[in-house]
Amino acid sequence: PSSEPIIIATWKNEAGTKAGWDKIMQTGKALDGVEAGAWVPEANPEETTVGYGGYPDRDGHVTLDACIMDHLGNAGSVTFLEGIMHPISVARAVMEKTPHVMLSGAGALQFALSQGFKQQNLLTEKSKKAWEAWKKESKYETKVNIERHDTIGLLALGKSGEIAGACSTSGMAFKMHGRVGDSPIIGGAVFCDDEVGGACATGLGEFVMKTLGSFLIVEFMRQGMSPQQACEAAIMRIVKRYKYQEFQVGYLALNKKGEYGAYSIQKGFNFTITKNGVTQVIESGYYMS
Ligand code: SD4
Repeated sequence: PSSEPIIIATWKNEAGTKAGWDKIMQTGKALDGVEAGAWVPEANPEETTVGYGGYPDRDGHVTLDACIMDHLGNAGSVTFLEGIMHPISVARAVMEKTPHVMLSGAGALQFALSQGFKQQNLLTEKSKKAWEAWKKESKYETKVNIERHDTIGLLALGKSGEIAGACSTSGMAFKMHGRVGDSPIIGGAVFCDDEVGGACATGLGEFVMKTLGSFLIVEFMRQGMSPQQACEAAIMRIVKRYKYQEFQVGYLALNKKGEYGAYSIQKGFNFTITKNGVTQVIESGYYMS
């Protein structure tokens, strides 16, 4: 396997992959890289689908989902977490400091506070205004690509060629209170296996969950598919069974050789890669013509 570090992320996330790359250069570790990459949109109030400034649910609560996985098969996740700026780091703490994989809601918050995370209001004036505007009609839309969908999913290879993956989101804008998507689901939004590589997902989480997309992609790669072929096969799995015309799902995959692939149902998905210190945004191929 290649030991050239690389980090890739869903959507246009140059600042995120650059921060992740710098971190890998410092510590050598893919896990540190994906965590540092997620921090950037989590703290950015202009980013309306992740962390601070994320659009709230229909009742006005910003609720966060995140997960992280390392090359040893360790995994941690938080769901339905409120009031914490960096849910990815709480997910990492679940992985490293508890015997569990997933903590949810009030319990996840209690754990975060016990670990020294600070509670704060993540609803900005801007996201509150967007919610108030939405409330006038309260149209419950699950269609994706209507608003920008910028959940960050990340995959990286560290200096010893080890794989890690992460995902962080505030989920679907104006979702039902209590709704949890794919982003904290190990095997859904993120999966990695150091024998093969990793995969991550964005888009309408319900369909990623119903097909366990990231797990599926890693298994396809294990059977010999390239990252690109595996992403396409996982999108086909959705397209065959569901009314795919009405929503978006995008997948990214990275294998241990540093080869990557991306595919989505609809036009408009892109991803960011940093390799050799150089950052590029690349448009993904897509199914619907
Ligand atoms: C979710 N998959 O909660 C997330 C949303 C997303 O870009 O990817 N947005 O369903």
